[in-house]
Amino acid sequence: SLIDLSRKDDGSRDTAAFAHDVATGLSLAQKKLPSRYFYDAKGSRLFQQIMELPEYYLTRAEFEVLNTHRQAMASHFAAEGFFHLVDLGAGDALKTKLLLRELTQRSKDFDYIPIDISGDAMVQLTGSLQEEIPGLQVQAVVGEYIQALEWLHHHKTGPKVVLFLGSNIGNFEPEEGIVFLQRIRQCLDPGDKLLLGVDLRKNPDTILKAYDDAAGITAAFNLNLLHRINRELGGDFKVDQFRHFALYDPQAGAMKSYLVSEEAQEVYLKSSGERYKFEAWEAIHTENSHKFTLNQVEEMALLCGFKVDTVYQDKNEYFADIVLDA
Ligand code: AVJ
Repeated sequence: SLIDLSRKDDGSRDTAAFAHDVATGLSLAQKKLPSRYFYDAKGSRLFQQIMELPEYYLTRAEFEVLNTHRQAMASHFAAEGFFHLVDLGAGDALKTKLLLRELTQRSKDFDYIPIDISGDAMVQLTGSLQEEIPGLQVQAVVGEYIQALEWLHHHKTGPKVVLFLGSNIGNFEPEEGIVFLQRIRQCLDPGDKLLLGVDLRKNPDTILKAYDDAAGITAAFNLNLLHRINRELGGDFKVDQFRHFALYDPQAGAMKSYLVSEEAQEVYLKSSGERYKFEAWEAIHTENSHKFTLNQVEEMALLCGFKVDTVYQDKNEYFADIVLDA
């Protein structure tokens, strides 16, 4: 049983939104494309490979945080009887499974509500959980984060613990991140909790390498966006005339990724009927991944109606999973 809120019939609505966002982004004086479009089937596979790269410390660091502190987290969440464990952007839930095993060993007094925009991912996850953690109550929801949280707010009563892991909050601009956390807060009641995963400030070299790996997987991930545009929107990007370029701004804590045109060229898009001009070495901005200080997270939490409860970290202090109280 899977709840699908993504009211898409044949995907035409999705394609129209993609076409609109790409046409808008390529028409700007400083071209940009939204990072949310990285994750088609190929992009999702490349991201899985990124998570296994020696340079991409984020996933291993957060895995360590959850593995080290899973008992403390489980007692914390299960302290007051039945609750819903809601997982925003659950994906394959590799890290969440650490918590799920710990919680089911203690009591079965919760259910698990993974939310993801990918219906395929939610079908697979439901199946794998039935095998790996039999008896776990799972209700997967397919939809956008806020849409799904609003649905839950109206259809599932009782306390909630919401997980937003993986430093996905870092993809938002600071102001957008605040609006997003405020929206989450509006869907929660006093006493509910948010476990927020954030990548912390650290040696800029370490951060930069995580987004510019030696094997070129991150480059392929970034360039895949152009392949996707060619395929789904009838574009004629010559992908081999673009290169991945990453830089880190240590004052803003902003990791920035670009696709740079190595030559002057024009690109045509069937979906818009327009041509887009590139000068030699002109860049398209494709992603920001923000890195945080603990003070920043605390400030952000307060602005959004949350209070910092507990900060869990790995040994290196590369990553933090922070319990925020609504
Ligand atoms: C999935 C958004 C957390 O920003 O680190 C990985 C995506 N981009 N390598 C990140 C990503 C390039 C990732 N997040």
